[in-house]
Amino acid sequence: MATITEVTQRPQVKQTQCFIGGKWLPAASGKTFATIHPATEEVIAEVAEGDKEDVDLAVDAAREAFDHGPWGKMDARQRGRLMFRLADLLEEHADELAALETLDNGKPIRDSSAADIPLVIECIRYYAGWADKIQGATVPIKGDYFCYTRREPVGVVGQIIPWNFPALMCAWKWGPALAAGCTIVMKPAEQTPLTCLRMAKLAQDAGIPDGVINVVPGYGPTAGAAIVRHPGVDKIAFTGELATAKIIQRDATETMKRLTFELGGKSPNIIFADADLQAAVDGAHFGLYFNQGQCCCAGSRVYVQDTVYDEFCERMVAANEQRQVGDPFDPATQHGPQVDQDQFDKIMRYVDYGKQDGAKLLSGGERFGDRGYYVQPTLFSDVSDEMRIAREEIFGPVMSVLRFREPAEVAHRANDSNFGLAAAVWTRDIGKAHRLAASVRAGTVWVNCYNVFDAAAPFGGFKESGLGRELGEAGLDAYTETKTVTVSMA
Ligand code: TXE
Repeated sequence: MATITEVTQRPQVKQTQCFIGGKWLPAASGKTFATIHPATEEVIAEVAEGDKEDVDLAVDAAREAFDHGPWGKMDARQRGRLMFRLADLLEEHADELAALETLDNGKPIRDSSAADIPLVIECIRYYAGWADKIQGATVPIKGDYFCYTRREPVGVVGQIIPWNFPALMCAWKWGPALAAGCTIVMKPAEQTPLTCLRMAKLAQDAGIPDGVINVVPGYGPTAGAAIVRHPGVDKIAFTGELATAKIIQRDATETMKRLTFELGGKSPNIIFADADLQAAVDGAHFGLYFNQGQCCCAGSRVYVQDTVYDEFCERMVAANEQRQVGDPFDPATQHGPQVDQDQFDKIMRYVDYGKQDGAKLLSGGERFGDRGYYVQPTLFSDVSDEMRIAREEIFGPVMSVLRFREPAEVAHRANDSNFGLAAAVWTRDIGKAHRLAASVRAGTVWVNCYNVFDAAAPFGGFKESGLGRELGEAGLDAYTETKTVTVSMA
């Protein structure tokens, strides 16, 4: 494993204030909060700490832009053109955005530049193409009437996002909202506000009118809760923890806001003895350790058929030993720090639970280095279904490997979870793959692959993993209201 070296490519931080109605403003309270580089624990910048007063201003700006401004009523093709321009500007600034993401979140630069930022650009460009293709239908009702539907923007949307893919979550939320003609009040996560603020500046440069996108950095129970409770907000889109979603659901019900949630998971990754074993090892490794395990769809319950179980574990130990942990700005680094001290502590607690509950620690399980929130890639075998490391979301680089014998047994065990975000199956038997894909209760199933994302493919959860879908055409539904118009032809 590499040692941590100095960060050499720090990008300049240009935006740290609230972005409201096209203006960059300090928080009304004058307060700021520090954002930290997770690899060194050093303060990167002080950022405006927005609260209710700032949210009130942001909602007023978004309402004005929606109710009276150009956005909702703008020719849809022109709206699409501005979004294409934003995608082009994001592409021109891709290196800077990737470096900023790595600085703020700690993820390896090879990931932010090869995955996060390209997916951001793709998402905005994909939805730009939808702007002039959102259409209703004619409905054959009884009687002498002409009935048709219109799909209208839902209005002002409050968007609250987490820290694991800060820029990408921003794009997933902005893309469909802008295409549909909604206006936005966004709160980025307090750990990672910088790329969202930078993207807001690029949106302004692209010519997206003032008030269409507003960003209020700050904390959840203050700025976030103010967005959720504001009567001028028509819809909330949230990605984060289930417990937070339940608070939001309760608060948002007061004003009957539309809600979409993308929450956690404990996704099963099922490996049959007839699979290409090395491909399955590589896929399971990527499926769990990518982004330091901080993925809602992380394949954290790895079920391996008994005849290949030991071989799988041996090969996974070897893969973990080869994984380059280190300075996220080093292009060779595959594994960076966790986002903050809280996440580091939570993960180390789960490593202890694994040991206490009787799982066998095959690799990792320790802190890496002596500064930064690094956790070694960790592997537990002999994990059973009732152990905490097999049931609860760890959100870190901790893989639990479970043993199974029969397909029917593994389908049942895979579904024995309150979550239902993603699943994967590895086999050369196409019938078995399709049968399993049909029987697993999850929003996404990957067959002989993992973490394959595309802006066109819907993503979201069954059960407590969420409500509604993001991406694809399905992702637009949450940002439109259907209006039925009935005309008498008598
Ligand atoms: O999440 P929170 P945290 C899971 C993961 C992780 C755990 C805790 O297991 O370990 O959640 O992470 C805002 N009203 N996921 O504490 O609190 C908050 O400011 C309105 C899974 O970071 O849910 C941030 O912007 N907003 C997940 C956002 O909610 C509130 C990604 C997410 O923070 C709020 C992240 C409130 N009362 C964590 N309280 C995934 N599904 O990808 C907080 N927020």
